[in-house]
Amino acid sequence: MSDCIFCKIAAGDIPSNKLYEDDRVLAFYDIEPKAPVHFLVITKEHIKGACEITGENSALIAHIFEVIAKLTAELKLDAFRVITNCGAQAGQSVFHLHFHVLSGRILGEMG
Ligand code: DGP
Repeated sequence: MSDCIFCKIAAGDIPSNKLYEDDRVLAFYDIEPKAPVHFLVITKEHIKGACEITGENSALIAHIFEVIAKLTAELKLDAFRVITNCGAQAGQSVFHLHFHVLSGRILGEMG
């Protein structure tokens, strides 16, 4: 999508501090970290958010969690939180499916 910032990052048109990339997903550090370790895993395909996950694209979600397991192991993170916000009221500010991975501090209860 031409006006989507994460599509531009996935295309390499906007630089990012990249951790991992394959043909389906990209992982990079969040520009506004909320924890000592805070990276995002995004789909390369433009999907608006968790509300658009269907039988057609849900294999991507399993792949994202495989990538998260691989990256957190490489980073030696034994405790981490995975969050996806869907909808502005839930805190979504970029309307392109992404999973936050947070670690490096006590994360406390979910609010
Ligand atoms: P959310 O609010 O759940 O939609 O999360 C969007 C996250 O994306 C937010 O934590 C900040 C991050 N972000 C927004 N623009 C950029 C960018 O250009 N580069 C990087 N690395 N992160 C970004």
